Amino acid sequence: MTLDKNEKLNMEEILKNLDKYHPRRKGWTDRKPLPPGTKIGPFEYYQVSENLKNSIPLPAAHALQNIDPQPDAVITSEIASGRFEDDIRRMRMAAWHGADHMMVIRTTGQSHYDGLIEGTPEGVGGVPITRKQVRASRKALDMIEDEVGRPINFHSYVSGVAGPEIAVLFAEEGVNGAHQDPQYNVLYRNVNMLRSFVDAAVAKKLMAGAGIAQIDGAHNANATAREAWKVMPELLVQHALNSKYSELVGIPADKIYLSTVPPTGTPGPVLRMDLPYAVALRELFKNYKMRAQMNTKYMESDTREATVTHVLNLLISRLTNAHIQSTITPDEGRNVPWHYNSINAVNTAKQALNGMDGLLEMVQLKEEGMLRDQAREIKERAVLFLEEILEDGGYFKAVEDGFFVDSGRYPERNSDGIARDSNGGVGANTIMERDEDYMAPVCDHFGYNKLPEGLEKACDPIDECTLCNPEKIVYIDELDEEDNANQRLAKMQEHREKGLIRPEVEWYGDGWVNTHLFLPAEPKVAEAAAIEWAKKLGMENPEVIHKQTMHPAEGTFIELKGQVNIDIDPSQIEIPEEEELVPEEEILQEIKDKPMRVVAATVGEDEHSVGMREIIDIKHGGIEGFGIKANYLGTSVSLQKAVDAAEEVNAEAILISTIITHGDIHRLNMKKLHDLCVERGIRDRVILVAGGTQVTNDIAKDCGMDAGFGRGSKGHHVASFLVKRRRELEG
Ligand code: Z97
Repeated sequence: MTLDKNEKLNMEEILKNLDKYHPRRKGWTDRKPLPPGTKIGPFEYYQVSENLKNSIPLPAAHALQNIDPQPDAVITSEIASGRFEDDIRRMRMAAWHGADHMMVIRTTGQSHYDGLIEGTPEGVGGVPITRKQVRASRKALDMIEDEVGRPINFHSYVSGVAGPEIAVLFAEEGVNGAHQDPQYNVLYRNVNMLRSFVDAAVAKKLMAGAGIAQIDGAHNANATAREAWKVMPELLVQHALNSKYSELVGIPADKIYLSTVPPTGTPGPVLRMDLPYAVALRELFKNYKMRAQMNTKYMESDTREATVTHVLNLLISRLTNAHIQSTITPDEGRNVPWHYNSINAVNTAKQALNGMDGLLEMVQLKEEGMLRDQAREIKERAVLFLEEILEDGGYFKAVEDGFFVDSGRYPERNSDGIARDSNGGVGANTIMERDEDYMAPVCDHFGYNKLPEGLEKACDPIDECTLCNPEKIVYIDELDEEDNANQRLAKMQEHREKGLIRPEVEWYGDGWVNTHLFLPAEPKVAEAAAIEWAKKLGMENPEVIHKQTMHPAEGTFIELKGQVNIDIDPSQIEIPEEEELVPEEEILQEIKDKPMRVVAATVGEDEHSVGMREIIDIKHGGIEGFGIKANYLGTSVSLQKAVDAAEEVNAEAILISTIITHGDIHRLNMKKLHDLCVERGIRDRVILVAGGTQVTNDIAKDCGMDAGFGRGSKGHHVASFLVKRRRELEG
């Protein structure tokens, strides 16, 4: 099944025969870098990877030959709608903007589940991971990666006491990346620490077998500690514990990604603190790879502020390095992530990385001074931390003693760390030693296994395991008869078939809209007024999701969301045809080959000059910029004079501006111009164009002009028309 870029994804098609689907490859894929100095459009690049077959470039690219350079780092989109049928649509959008790592977050802590719930879509508290979601997503991603022409990595989390089962599921279903870090379970989910580390070994071994890239959980300490910038030494310790443990279990170093976060946020002096940290990290862990995530700890509801934080984080990535650049939605602090905000974050990463391409070809991090001193100090503090763990009696004892997520700057302590009991937590006292004759005839198995001698494959005694033969996997469809993807799709089926349009941010047709308001009132009053205003507009469930004081008395900026369950039927509305413009380059060439001269004037008793001058002026993208010579005659010019001038300079077109409209003078001017040209016998060789705020193309043509240009018209529109019309006249 291939995707047609003009068609929506067909979810029914993806769900069909899902029990027969198996992944076509396993393991993580990095981007393919292009050599330094690679030319893309008019520029040379030093840190880019292969172009995409289909993509949507950044907005300004239209003036830059529509190039869409793909940075060297994999770009992540975090997707978390809780409905895989909607997640998949968003994955397609994200892929078109340059994301090749789809990180699907469950809407409930998987670590709160004691087992793998293969067939349940949505329960109390959210969605755990299921085979159906994973399989449908991977199947859709196969098609999406063919569409954009680049492998796409699918990612989720291996956590909780069901971690090993999840790792089996992921290995079977071709999941390409996963968070796995036993420290996460211990510290944040109170899973028993011994059990967590045993399970982690089993899970990591399975991940290694399937080539799954592993991301650790150190960044969670940063997000949790009260004063996040103080936990830098601990972050290094957490990275060290998980990566070394993973390597000992068998994950190759190049599949181990440290989950790094620049720990500070503005208005702090972030670069001065985050850069030494990043340098220390890269130096200590040079054998591993870096997955840079943006700082969410200090993310409020202001998307502008969050975007600046993100860009400062991206600068750290460029000054050090990041193999994976993660992105979170800039509205994380106020909403569930929304489609367009996810895409915005992907574009922020793409834009900033493109913009800082080759930065280190020009600047160098200083070898002495503040940067070096601080990097060294962070490393020293981390080493002291490790030494104290040993002195205290080892890792488990240290966790019991609350060493971790303490908001003191080590070796200072605030005594607010997370302490866990080694005999307590979920799954305590569930570890058993394996019997001497323990045998598990499966591949990628961790630890002691008494297999018969001389086997070629561990699973020979059972005639292949599910990792070797996917046909052996038992597929369970969703069990909930009410709340499942088929039901949800069926509910909106008619809506989709009729092509009705309702706004959405997360789920198909969820009806949410966002409105920006400035209200001249103090914040409390403004918020209450905004809600009233939303109700009058007919919005349901209105909520102020962001408010910012512009001045305590003068007013407040508000972002307001609400639901409008109004459908628009596109077959019932008139959709104006879009005039296709002659591309700028083509106009330039054509005018160069065959020059064009026009006369231009504001006519009648009309002193407005701005509109016409903006259409002419090179600075404003006017027709001069395309090489068209314009004789500007000024304002309040008589039509007679305009026609005289055209004859005198042999102009191919007359451009008139007519703003004043009382007594329909704009119509009269246009008609008169046409008549005059007919009288003089030049109408068939001179192009007549009128512009003005009340002029439309229809009105102008009605009055004998060749075209009319109203509000919002630009030089490119006029130049394109002039070129097209001249071609017609010349036959
Ligand atoms: C990120 N924004 O990109 P459960 N294991 C680890 C984790 O970090 C997480 C889970 C498991 C973040 C993602 C927070 N991280 C969100 C190391 C979650 C999730 O679903 O609670 O069982 O586990 O890293």
